[in-house]
Amino acid sequence: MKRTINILVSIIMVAGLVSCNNGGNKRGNKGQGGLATNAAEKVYVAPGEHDEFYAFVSGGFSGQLSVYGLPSGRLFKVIPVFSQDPEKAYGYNEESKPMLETSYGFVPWGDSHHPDISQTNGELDGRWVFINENNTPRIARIDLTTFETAEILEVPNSAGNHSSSFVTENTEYVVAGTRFSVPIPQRDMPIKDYKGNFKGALSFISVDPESGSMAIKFQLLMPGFDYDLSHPGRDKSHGWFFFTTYNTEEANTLLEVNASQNDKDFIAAVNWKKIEEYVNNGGGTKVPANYAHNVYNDETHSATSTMLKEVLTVNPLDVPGAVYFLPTPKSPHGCDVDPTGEYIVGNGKLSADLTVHSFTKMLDAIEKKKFDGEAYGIPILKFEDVLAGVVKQPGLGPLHTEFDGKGNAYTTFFISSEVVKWKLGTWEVVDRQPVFYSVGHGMIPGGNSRKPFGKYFVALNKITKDRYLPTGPEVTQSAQLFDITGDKMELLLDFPTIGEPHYAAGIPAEIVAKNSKQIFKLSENKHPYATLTDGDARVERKGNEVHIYMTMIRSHFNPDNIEGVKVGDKVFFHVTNHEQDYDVPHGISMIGANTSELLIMPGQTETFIWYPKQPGVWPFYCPDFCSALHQEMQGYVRVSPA
Ligand code: CUK
Ligand code: CUA
Repeated sequence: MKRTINILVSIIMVAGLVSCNNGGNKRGNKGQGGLATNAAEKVYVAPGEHDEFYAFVSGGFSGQLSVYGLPSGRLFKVIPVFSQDPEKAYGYNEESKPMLETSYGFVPWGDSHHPDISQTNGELDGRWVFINENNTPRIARIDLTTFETAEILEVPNSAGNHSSSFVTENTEYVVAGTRFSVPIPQRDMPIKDYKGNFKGALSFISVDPESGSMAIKFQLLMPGFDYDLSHPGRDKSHGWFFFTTYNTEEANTLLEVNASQNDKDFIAAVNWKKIEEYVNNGGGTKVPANYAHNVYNDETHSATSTMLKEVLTVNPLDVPGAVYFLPTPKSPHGCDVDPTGEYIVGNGKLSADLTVHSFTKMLDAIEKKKFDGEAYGIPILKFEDVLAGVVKQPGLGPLHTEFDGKGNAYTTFFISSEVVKWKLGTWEVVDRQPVFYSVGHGMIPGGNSRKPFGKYFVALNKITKDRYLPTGPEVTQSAQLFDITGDKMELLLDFPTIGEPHYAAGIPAEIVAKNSKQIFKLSENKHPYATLTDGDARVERKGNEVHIYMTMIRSHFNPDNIEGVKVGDKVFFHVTNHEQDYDVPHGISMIGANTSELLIMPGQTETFIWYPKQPGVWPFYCPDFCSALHQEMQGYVRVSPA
């Protein structure tokens, strides 16, 4: 019987995809239902005007984080996080290379999915954005005064760091849940012995309230399910964290017949306050682990990488009352908690209904000890006892839900390719709009905080056939903007994104813009190789190393004629930008070098290495058009035979 259901679901899924694609061709670029009549006016931000919101959009397989304005959909910046970026020399120059160190060595790429903005009292405070890396499990913190990656923490014992990086109400923790369960500690064993032997690590990473510095407080070692997504409790449920699971069958191969036999998987409810107390009183077990902690120091303008050697683990059975399972149909993907903290929405991607759990009922059932068995010693609550309501057949393939703070929820449906608006408490569907096509996450600025700004909904889509000019087999990645201020959602805009967009985080621009730094003060530059006065500019030889201490200011390098370099030398360019005006970067690019400093910001020092291969006189120049005499900003290195 279960098998029949699975096959049926497969058929529905295929049918859904086909109809979505055909529909796409038919709809084409003609006028479409739901498009606002004054859409152009609503997204038009006149030249010189500023957008109302920042949107931080996951770079997906680019590994980066991109910054857009809403409602215009204009791209402002791509912040390099997990991947090298030649434009900013991130991961190329000596200052930033340590940011990409891991226990596996230098890993210069990543797959990022979920940005989340720091919060104070459940509201966005605009200090930092956190984002996860799935593949080589890491969490990054981006500083929103500089819009630069300030810190990257590797997550040991994790594999597929997917249910991450979501923050608690006061940014006490950023959470990193593992998608794959694995042997902990890692060891050689038959894959078919997965069941009962693998574990899923849910990592609670504390965040220093002043500096933002991250440290793993504890890892909860859960049964060997797949932990897909998570969401912190809000307000009344603050202190809890909720994780969706799939493959509760613990199948080692996820052909559908294996992994989706259970009619219900679980949402794991974790009382982190309770575990925190247990840990603060000396609970937990320290185990050996190897993981990198990489920190960028704003004063020295350079990063350091430290390898950490142990991590504190907690067995959930050692903290009674800390973890419960809420049965949830059917391979739930997104796990979303409404702004009041009462409703926990499990988006069962193989289900046609949407299941909503009640936090109050959950507490009540726990108090009355109304359990329906256990899984590996963790109590399972009864589905009926924790159910708040069901949104009946709103669409196919629900993935993620956002909230507008006015009692409405917006759920994305991948298979039926639409966004459905429904009412919390009455569970009635009040509106639906097609998206183009097959939406993943949606985003309302502040939509996973206590105080959403329910003006726009951004659909982060998976497929865009025929929405844009063709660009060969690989098609533009895309988001769509909806106005949600009225009863009906209105489509306003399509805009391309960098990499698969997955999730995004939006915030009113005024919260962030006022703290955006304009200049690094040269007088505060503590870089060990900074050249703070022109008199200090020089060339020093140490064995076969040549260190060039260089300054740059409109429109020359000092020194600009460099002699005494030999073939076989290792030449360090330590270059300091002496400008102290906003927005006057310079760069330096050296012929034949495999890296450069294309953009050095005012007040900063950066270092790249050049290996001269042939005798000769070799030019360098500034690649950033910096003044009327930019083209004159150049110099030569004389290279003599070894
Ligand atoms: S996932 Cu991409 S649609 Cu990685 Cu958040 Cu759900
Ligand atoms: Cu400096 Cu161009």
